[in-house]
Order: sequence, then C-alpha cells, then structure tokens
Amino acid sequence: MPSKPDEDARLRVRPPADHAAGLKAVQVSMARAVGQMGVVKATRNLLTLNQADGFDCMSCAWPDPQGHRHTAEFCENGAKAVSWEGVRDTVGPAFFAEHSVASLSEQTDHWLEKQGRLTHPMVRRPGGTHYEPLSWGEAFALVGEHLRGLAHPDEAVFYTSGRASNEAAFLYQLLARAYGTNNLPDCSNMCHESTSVALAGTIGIGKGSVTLEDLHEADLIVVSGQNPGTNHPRMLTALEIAKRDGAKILAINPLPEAGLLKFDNPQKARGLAGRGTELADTLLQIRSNGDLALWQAIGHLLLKAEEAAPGTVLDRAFIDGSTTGFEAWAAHVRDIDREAVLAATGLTWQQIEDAAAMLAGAKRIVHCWAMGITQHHNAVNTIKEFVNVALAQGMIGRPGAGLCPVRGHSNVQGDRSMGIWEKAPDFFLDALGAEFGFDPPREHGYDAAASVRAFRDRKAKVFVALGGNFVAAMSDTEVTAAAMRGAELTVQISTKLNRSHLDAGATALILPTLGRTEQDLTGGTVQRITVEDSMSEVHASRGRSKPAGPLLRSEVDIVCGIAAATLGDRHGIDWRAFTTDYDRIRDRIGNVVPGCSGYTERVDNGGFTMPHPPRDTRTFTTPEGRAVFSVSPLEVLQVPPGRLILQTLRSHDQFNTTIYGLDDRYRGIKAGRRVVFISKADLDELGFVDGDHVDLVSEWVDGERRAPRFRLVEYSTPKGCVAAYYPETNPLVPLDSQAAESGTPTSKAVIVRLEPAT
Ligand SMILES: Nc1nc2c(c(=O)[nH]1)N[C@H]1C(S)=C(S)[C@@H](COP(=O)(O)OP(=O)(O)OC[C@H]3O[C@@H](n4cnc5c(=O)[nH]c(N)nc54)[C@H](O)[C@@H]3O)O[C@H]1N2
Ligand SMILES: Nc1nc2c(c(=O)[nH]1)N[C@H]1C(S)=C(S)[C@@H](COP(=O)(O)OP(=O)(O)OC[C@H]3O[C@@H](n4cnc5c(=O)[nH]c(N)nc54)[C@H](O)[C@@H]3O)O[C@H]1N2
Ligand SMILES: [Mo]
Repeated sequence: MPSKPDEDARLRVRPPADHAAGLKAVQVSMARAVGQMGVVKATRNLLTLNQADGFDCMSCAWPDPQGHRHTAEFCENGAKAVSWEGVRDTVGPAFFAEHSVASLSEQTDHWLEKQGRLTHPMVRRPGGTHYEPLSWGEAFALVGEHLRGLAHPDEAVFYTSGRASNEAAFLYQLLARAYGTNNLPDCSNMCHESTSVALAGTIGIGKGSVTLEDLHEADLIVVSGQNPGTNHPRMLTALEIAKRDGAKILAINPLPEAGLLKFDNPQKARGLAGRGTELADTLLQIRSNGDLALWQAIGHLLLKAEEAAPGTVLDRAFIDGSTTGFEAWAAHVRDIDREAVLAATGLTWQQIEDAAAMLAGAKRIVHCWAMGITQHHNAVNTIKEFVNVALAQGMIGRPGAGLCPVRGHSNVQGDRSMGIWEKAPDFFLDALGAEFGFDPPREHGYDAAASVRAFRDRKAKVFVALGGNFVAAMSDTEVTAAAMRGAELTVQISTKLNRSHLDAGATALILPTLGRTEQDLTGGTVQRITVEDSMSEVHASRGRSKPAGPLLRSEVDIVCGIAAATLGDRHGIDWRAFTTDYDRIRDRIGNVVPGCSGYTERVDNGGFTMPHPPRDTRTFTTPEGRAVFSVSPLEVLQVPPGRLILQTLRSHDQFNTTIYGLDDRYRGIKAGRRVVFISKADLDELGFVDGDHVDLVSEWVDGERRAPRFRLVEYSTPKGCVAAYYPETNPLVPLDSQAAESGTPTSKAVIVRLEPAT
C-alpha cells in the first residue's frame, strides 16, 4: 500500500498567496526548530547552517555566497530539513517489537518519518513479521554473504540518493566496481538526468555554466519549470539582487507560483516588514509540455529580429567561431508551424513575441530550469532547444550569462562527479582502475527504471541503498514495490523510517546513519565531509550536534563495513584505513576525479570550483570540439478528448518523499495532500465543481492505474493541465513512461481522466 489517504476531513482550502517568505517564514521555521530540537540545539544548528565552518544545508544544492554570509544563511525549508533531522524522537528495537511490518504498511508516509530517527541496525528475516535488532558485525556479515553468493555481480544494484557526501559516494562506487558491477542508479535518473544528457551533447559537459555572481549580474533571468519559493528559497535572494540592479525576470510555468511573483526577503528588515520585491516581470502560464514549442518559436522570432536589424540580436562571432550546426537549426525554426505552437503552449502569439523581445533586448541572459522541464517525454530536446537559443545569442562562458540547471538534492552533482553513474565514461574507469589496481567493469549498468525491471524480472537480487526512499520516489509505485519485495536482500542506509523499509526484500536490513548536522567521530577523531553545489563549488561540511543515538555510524563507515565483509582485501584495498581519517579518501579522490588534484589541501583552504571548460575558457569538449546546435522535431504530447495532463509536484511542506506536514501555505492548502489543482474551464467542461472528490485514472498502453479520492481545487492553471502532489501520485506514472534518451520518469506529464470518487 503506497500511502493511506490523509485526514481528509480536516482539509481546508484558501486563496493562494501572491508572494513568498517574509515574517511568516521566520516564525514557521523557528517554531518548528524549537519544537522538534529544543532551544539550545535549534539555535546551534541554525547558526552553523551554511557557515564556512559549519555544515552544508541538505535541503537543496543552491550555492552559498562567497565572502560575507548572513548570520541566518538559511531559508524556512532549510530550517525544516535541519529540524526534521534533529528531532528528539527515536525509533529503536522497542518500537519495532510493537509494530509489525504489516501494521506499519498501513500508515501514511508522513506518519512513518514522523516517528523519529532510526537508532539500531535492524533486520527482518525471511517470513518474519517484525524487524529485530542485530549487531553491526552481523549486519555486515549478512550483506557480504549475500553479495558473495550471487551468480554474477550484475545481480546486485547499488542505489544512491543525492545527499551522500563526496567521500561516501566515492567509496560506494569503488565498492560496486571492485565487486564487479556498474549498477549504480541514483536519484539523478529521476531528476536532472535529462539535463546531463542534453548538456553533454551540446556543450560537452553535463553541468551548469554559471556562478552565483553571474546571476547577480544578469540583465535577464529566465526561470522555466521551477518553483524556487518552495524548493530553492535562497535563489530568491539572488533574483532580488539581480532585480535591484535592473534585471528582468521571465518566468515560464503553468502555475503562478508565489515565489516567482513576489519576495519578502526574511533576512532583511524590509522583508520582515513585508513590502517585498516584485520578481517576475512576465509570467507565461504555459501548457504543460509546451516548452519545446515555445523555444522553437522564440528561436524563430530571434532569427527574424536579427534579419530586421543585423548584428543586434545574435552573436555571429561566437556562432562562427565556437559552434556547429547553426544553419540546420536556423532552417528548421525559420519554418515554424505557428498553429502547432499555439496549441502546444496555450499562449497567444503576442505573448510569445513579447517574451522573444525580452530575450532580443538583453545582453546577459541566464537560463534556469528544474523539474518542470526535465520530467517530460521530450525533456532532452526541450533543453537542447533553449540551449540553441543561448548559443545563438552567445550566452555562455561570459559574465552574467549562462545555463543554470537548478539541482535538487544537496550533493547530487557531487555524487556524479565522484562516479555515481551507471554509465561512467572510460576516462573515469581508467583512472579508477589505475589508482586501485583492478580493471573496472565496462558494460553500462542499470539506471533507476532498469533496476525496477531487473528486480521485477528476477534478474537482480540484492538492492543496497545509500539513502533515499526508492520505492516511494520511483514511478509506478505498485510495480516498483512488488519488484522490491521480490529481492532476496534489501539494505537501506537511512536516517528515518520510510516506505522502502516496508516494501522490502525477503531479508531486509535497516542500517541507521548519521545525518549532516551530527558530529562524526568515526575512527576517534572529528571528521568532515565534502560536497559540490549546483554551481560546481566544492567545500567541507561538519556537523556539531550529538548523534541521535550511540550506535549510529557514518555513511563512510557503513560503506567500508559492507565492502570489507564482501571483498576482504580483494585488489589490496584497505577499507578500514579509510575510516580512520577521511583525508585518505580525499587523497584518492584527488588522484581519480578530473579537476580534483590536491583535493585535500584545496578543501582545507576553503574549497574550490570544479573545472567547466565552456564557463572557464569557452571551450567545448564535444566530439566536434564546438558547441552543437540541435534540430528537434516539434513533438507535442497528444491528449485524447476528455483527458488531462497531470503534473506531479512538491508542496511547501515536504522534501521529496519526506512529508514534514500537510500544509501547502503558498497554494492555500491546509491539513491535507490529496488535492488536484484544476482550472475553472475544465471543471465546467467535465461537469465537476470545486470540492468534488475524484479518482485519478492514468491510461497507458499496458492498461490503467488508479489513485483514489482526491479533492478538486479550482486553481489558476491552463485548461487541460492539472497538478497534484508526489509521492501520492506516483502509482499513476507508468514505469515505461520515460523521457527519450535520459530515461527520466515523465512525472510532469501523465495522461489522466477524472472519475467521481468510488
Ligand atoms: N523544500 C524542498 N526543497 C527541495 C525539494 C523538496 O521536495 N522540498 N526537492 C529537491 C529536489 S530533489 C529537487 S529536484 C528540486 C525540485 O524543484 P522544482 O523543480 O521547483 O520542484 P517541483 O515541485 O517538481 O516543481 C516543478 C515546477 O515546474 C512547473 N512545471 C510543471 N510542468 C511544467 C511544464 O511543462 N513546463 C514548465 N515551464 N513548467 C512546468 C510546476 O508548476 C512547478 O512550479 O527541489 C529540491 N529542493
Ligand atoms: N512523481 C514524482 N516522482 C518523483 C519526483 C517528482 O517530481 N514527481 N521527483 C524525483 C526527484 S527530483 C528525486 S531527486 C527523487 C528523490 O528520491 P530519493 O532521494 O530516493 O528520496 P528522498 O525522499 O529524498 O529520501 C528520503 C529518505 O532519505 C533518508 N535520508 C535522509 N537524510 C539522509 C542522510 O543524511 N543519509 C542517508 N543515508 N539517508 C538519509 C531518510 O531515511 C528519508 O526517508 O524523487 C523523484 N520522484
Ligand atoms: Mo531531485
């Protein structure tokens, strides 16, 4: 059972907010922090959050300002994440003796995590009804026994959630490869994979090309498919700084998200007083999945503007000197099907012309985007299409301009740099093999969706998860949950109880780990870890709180424990030595990961920026040695009559599958999550009214999927496009409904129909 419906009877709906943050945000975060952690711990944790000698916030991958930092360098949702980790409640052996796995499965995701921090290694043995405690030694031996017993290393899958540190991630991929597999799926597969694929193919590196200063200096910032007020609140400060210096903001989103409209900076007296800054100059309320069409139309209009006033809109010197494929792209978008664009975007031609004029008139443009772009069938082509526009205008590798994919998990980018990738390139594998004296496997491994298929088809048998909540985060919950229940062994390295501990393998292990906020005394000394943010800055992070329990171990320690029990001293790797001093891991990272030589020293000296050839020197490491224009057919998601496009998104009170509370303050929702935001036009056309309850039924080639009982909420969203929260809606996303090339589940475009609730 994915998630029991919440206390629906208490659900209340109010008009949505028109601005983000302000005094209310400070009140909410302080009250929650003190309530969950107590005054002393709350104060210490919040004051060291994102400070140079403190710890890195785990709520998102937004960078910290260089030099001066505000005393409160955090946001409401960062404070929530810290409080959630710092809770005083714990779940230990007594809790698990009292609650059977079957009874826990009846609880909501919110209830499960709310029980508190995991404190003991626990096992549920084959046929068992309850989790029971076991020692760390027994736990490691159990994992080692299973892994050594597999017929082939590819029967094991090593999943990573993007919160793992660089040190833990580096050792984890070393473990998988020394064991013999590239089965290293991660949350990126469900997140920014489309970005990595599109950028690698066009600019030669799958990462964003801007610094925080570039955002401050831009004169136009495009924010596509992103809700920063909730998911990256500190980005609003950067937008505010840019606005103060005269920048314009173009927001492209089906929903008028509060954080895109207006911002009361809670770090400033003015913000507290509530006057605030207007953010978006223009909001294009685009139809879901209309972005590819929009960017082709904008390309078309920019070409026309350049023809009308040559030398004023496009950057010919850059196009001729540094790119390839311009003519083919230009020929393609010159001949645009205007009707198809209007149908796909739901915008007027005038709106598109106005947006194009904003781009034509700007000198320094930053393109930002997140899940509203990456989780679509045509996500890779959509990103390539605005990269086309950025290249045509020369908006890369110069101050105030560039591409800014806004990452999710706080270290998801770092984990990739460290080799958490089922398709790691040969140069990485060569370097890893040379450093550790073995020949890593070369065949690509499973990504997230392929992993589910492998467990479903009984080709994979052991699942190890370095964090995360795979069962609830992945698409097609019923299929994923059944697949994971078919595993011989699942190992979850976790901080809190979640769905993945319940829909688990025949033997199921929970290994409790330290969080970012906690002091790590592995090997008897104070250890630090390192992370890389969304803008490729690498720096140290050190928690100071007392751990939630004396048995907790660091992720590094746990990975080394599993590795030693599985591999012994195979390839001569001394796993135990890594746990005495993490500098030993950092030294090896420096020898393997490009751009990381002298890693330990540079981290000691305050951190460094990972290399990015387009940003640093306008060089492009594509096979052509140039940035690549792409030609994509104008594919539009076809919606049968009476059906709607459902996007599945986050409320203001959750972190992915972690549900902090049942409110979504900015969208006016209180005490409930099973809501569907729908336009007045659709309500009228389908014969429903606000407040009706419906089942959501998704339609796919292999049949139907149903999520019961959602309350309809009349909302400002384009006709034909509805929105509801994830993970409750993940049962509706078919496993095989994936983005072309990147394989990302199409969480922002599920075709559904509404039926009166059963
Ligand atoms: N507090 C908090 N912070 C978080 C997270 C969290 O859950 N809570 N999650 C973290 C993670 S892992 C990630 S990846 C990020 C996610 O950050 P976001 O990408 O901001 O998260 P979503 O809630 O998925 O919001 C997607 C946005 O895209 C819009 N959208 C949907 N479909 C389309 C479309 O077709 N076109 C356009 N132009 N827009 C569209 C939606 O209306 C919504 O505003 O946040 C990170 N930070
Ligand atoms: N329908 C739909 N599905 C989606 C999305 C969507 O927009 N719509 N978004 C996708 C995206 S962008 C992402 S990134 C994925 C997220 O997928 P995941 O990263 O797998 O999921 P999380 O919810 O972030 O994981 C939460 C769990 O992580 C554990 N945890 C927390 N902190 C730590 C720590 O410090 N160490 C360890 N070891 N464990 C810890 C806790 O036990 C907690 O229960 O979901 C994806 N799924
Ligand atoms: Mo994400």
